[in-house]
Amino acid sequence: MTHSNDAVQMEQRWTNARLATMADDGLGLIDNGVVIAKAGRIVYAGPAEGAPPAATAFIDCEGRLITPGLIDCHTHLVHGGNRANEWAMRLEGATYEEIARAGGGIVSTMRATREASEDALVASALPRLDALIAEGVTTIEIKSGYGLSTDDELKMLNAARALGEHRNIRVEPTFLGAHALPPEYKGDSDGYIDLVCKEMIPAAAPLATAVDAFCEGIGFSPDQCTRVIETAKAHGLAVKLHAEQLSALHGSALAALHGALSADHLEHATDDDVRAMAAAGTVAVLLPGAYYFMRETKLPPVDAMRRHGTRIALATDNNPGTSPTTSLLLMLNMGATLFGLTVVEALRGVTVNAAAALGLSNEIGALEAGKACDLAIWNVTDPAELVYRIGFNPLHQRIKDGQ
Ligand code: DI6
Ligand code: FE
Repeated sequence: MTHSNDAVQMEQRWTNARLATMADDGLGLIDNGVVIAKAGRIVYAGPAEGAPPAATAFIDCEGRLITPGLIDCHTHLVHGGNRANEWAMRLEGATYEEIARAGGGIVSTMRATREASEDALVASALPRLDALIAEGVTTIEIKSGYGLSTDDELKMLNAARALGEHRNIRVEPTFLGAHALPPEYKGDSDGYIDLVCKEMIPAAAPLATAVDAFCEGIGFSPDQCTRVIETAKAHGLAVKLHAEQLSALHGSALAALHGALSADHLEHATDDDVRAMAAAGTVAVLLPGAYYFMRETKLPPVDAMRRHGTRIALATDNNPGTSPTTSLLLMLNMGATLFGLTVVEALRGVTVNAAAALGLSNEIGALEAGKACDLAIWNVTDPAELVYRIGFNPLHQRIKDGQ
């Protein structure tokens, strides 16, 4: 008796909602839908007619749209300082490359990150995290990659994990030691990759769920990234790759070959690259904020992705150099306006496909029995409104694990 009373009390029920479940291929829209959760997990998401009878009080959503809690599957949210000054220089005519050569760029953020304590990194990231949370984000991936020494990379990963304790959000930390060459290894990028593989990955393995690398002319070569990927896999970590952002090194095909969760950016990806990704189930994470802020003109091959059935996700890429945005809703709009994504593609990109990009398809990203009860309840009824508006946040309520 006590037991069943407990069970009754634990049930939560949201009724009179329009659900975008993300089940199957589309938005999975259900009018007059109900979500029932117990102990933080969805036990029912579907039409009111099919729902088990209410055992206890419920929340009337008054017709509002419920989507899965949003997932930002690619961020560099933890970093020291910002680069507003460099951006001002760019507006005066300097290029990203000129600024980088003059000691700015990633290395200036590295310096600020090395100087910051773990607590200071957490404190500076919290307002950015809160901005995402205010838009209904319930899971965020956070990369290291501005420490570029073993201790500073571990400090970043610990800061990322601490953020998940300061707020009711799931944090997935990714180790990105192979993001840039630290000045002390100038001219010896293979030596730095040795450090990444022999010292950093073993030390980071208990703190991170995945390993990422910047496969790029100004980053690391496909051969160097292969070493990083193989080491990561030997430590039981998932892999992903920054690929084809500025040039076509076919890092995305390399990622697919190694069964990576995702390859990210992809403006310069070829038809063969995205076909390989589709075959391997590697998610294409598109980052319209970086495309926009860098005034890129080469578009990612979205049509080829559609043709081959490559899953597409969208993320902020929040970072101080190329994508200083903390709005995933804005990425929905930019994914549509800049990259030509449909409403269905954009919304699946920040839910079910973003979950896949994190290897969490069984856990989050859809309104389905068995998944975490992560909900975003919106003051809209038409899902297109979430993609349509620019700089407007219609979130009514955010629920993480039923809370
Ligand atoms: N690609 C990017 O756009 C950022 N990192 C990466 O691998 C750039 C990061 C920065 O400029 O600080
Ligand atoms: Fe990035």
